[in-house]
Amino acid sequence: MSFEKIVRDIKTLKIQGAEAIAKASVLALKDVIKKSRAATKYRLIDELKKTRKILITTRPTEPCMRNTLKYILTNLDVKDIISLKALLDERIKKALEHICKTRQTIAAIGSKKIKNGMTIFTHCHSSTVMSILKQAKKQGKRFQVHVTETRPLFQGRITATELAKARIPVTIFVDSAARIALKKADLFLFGADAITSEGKVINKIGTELFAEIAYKYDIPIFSCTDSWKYDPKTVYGIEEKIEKRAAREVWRNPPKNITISNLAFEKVKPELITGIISELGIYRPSMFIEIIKENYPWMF
Ligand code: RUB
Repeated sequence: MSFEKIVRDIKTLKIQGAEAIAKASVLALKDVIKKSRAATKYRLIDELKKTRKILITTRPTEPCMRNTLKYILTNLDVKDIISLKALLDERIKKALEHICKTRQTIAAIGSKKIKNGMTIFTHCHSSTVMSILKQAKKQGKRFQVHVTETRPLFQGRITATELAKARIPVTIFVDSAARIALKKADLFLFGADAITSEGKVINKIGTELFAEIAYKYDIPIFSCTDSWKYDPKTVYGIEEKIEKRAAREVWRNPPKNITISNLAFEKVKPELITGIISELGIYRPSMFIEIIKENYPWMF
């Protein structure tokens, strides 16, 4: 797929979910490197810096994409353009391997939380949560899923469709019926777009509201995520931005004088989160941050 098409598809949410966005950004970078006419390493590095800027602005709340690009594009100190291309090739391969291996590890760890007879509540569409549910199904476990529609763009329907295809019983609820859906649930699993230095998890709007309800009913709450979604710049007190999307997604032709709020994400307080399930294991949010620092020093 070309760089231009990937940028368009991320902006229009044809490519959605943090992990898919990170992977697509690597493929976009690969396309730019392949088509580049740069004759020197400096020219190519310049071109890639511009590419990175464009990619990052497609979805501002996506540190997984930022970290992945940082992993590939930091410290490119080599003798010439041939060595640079070889280094980039190797980093791209490793970044894609990380995404793939992480997915399998999280599925293995997370599926242990699912027991026979359980009802799992989820919100929006997280490919990470999906991998856990599908792994549990593969292990022969019998359970059902409650999912919210996720207005305004109905990502809950993607979740429901995928689960039905995998023959996992699924019920879809309108967002405002989440309390009813949660009351009968044993576990709340959701994805993550970003994790801050205070252990807050940013995910689709509605996630904190539903976490507050789950907490009230003593339902364990887990965020399921590749740890590269940690945002290192939040260490310096820089707030992770919350993406505001177009008003027309909520109401195409509204009457005059109506303000439309279309925040795409919200932060879930660490106190509400039982644990973060990542490729590094299952940890409370405060511990998770420590473990990231130990495992990925290059992020900082
Ligand atoms: C998707 C969303 C997902 C996270 C995690 O929002 O909030 O829960 O991105 O997804 P949008 P994954 O549809 O606006 O991108 O686990 O696939 O990384």
